[in-house]
Amino acid sequence: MTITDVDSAVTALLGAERLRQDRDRVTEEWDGLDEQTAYEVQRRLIAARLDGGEELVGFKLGLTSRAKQEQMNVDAPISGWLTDAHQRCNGEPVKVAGYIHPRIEPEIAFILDKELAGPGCTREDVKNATAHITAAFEIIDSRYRDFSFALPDVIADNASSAGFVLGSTICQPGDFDLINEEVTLLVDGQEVATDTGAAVQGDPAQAVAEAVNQISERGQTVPAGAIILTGALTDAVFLQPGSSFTARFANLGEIKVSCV
Ligand code: 0L1
Ligand code: MG
Repeated sequence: MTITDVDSAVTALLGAERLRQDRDRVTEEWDGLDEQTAYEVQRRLIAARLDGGEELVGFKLGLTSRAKQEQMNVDAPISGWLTDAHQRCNGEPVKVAGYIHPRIEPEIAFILDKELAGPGCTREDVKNATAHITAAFEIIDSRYRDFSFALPDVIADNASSAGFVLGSTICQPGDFDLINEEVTLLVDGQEVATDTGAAVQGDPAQAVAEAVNQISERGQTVPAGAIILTGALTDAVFLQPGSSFTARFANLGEIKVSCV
């Protein structure tokens, strides 16, 4: 199908996810797609999922590492939305064939007990609105061939959101220094990467505040009760059937995902 407008972009992206079939970037066909219109595609894509019976449960930040931002020539994170269909139970095996080319990345999640709204949201506001913090794994699965996209494409594609798992260790904001919280990513028990919370724009709480201010320009807020995935602490790795993926945090405990 040819993509020329918001409706056709939403249909194409939802279809690619449902059929687990990668596709060309939207901008290949819709040359004039800009960031603002891409967020409208994203908004309508989420609205279609909610119309289909899914429930909004969270908000996510993407492109939060300086390296990824330089690669995409941006200086701020992008964002997307999470529904209950994205959530996997801790310990539940993940079926790789249920996705196109899934990758996994360790993150720090904030669970809100108050709404977050901009403009003027600060890192202190984020901490004050947070009921607790936990470890998370995000599964990303770009609907674009070879994860190849321009910025408007990945915004329209809901920042590659595909799934997430929350850990079971609960901490309070202020229990420890999130910026220096260390994580080690292991694949089949072998360490493949290690980094700290500083990988998320220097400070995960500050990154959330910036994203909240960004969405306020579109009249959006993050509701009380939402789960916020604050961004990857290490590079994402591809999921493989038969492999296990562990995120071992210094204070936030461990999450393990086994793939079938
Ligand atoms: O969660 C993320 O940082 C992913 C954002 C989109 C970029 C990608 O798919 O690699
Ligand atoms: Mg992520």
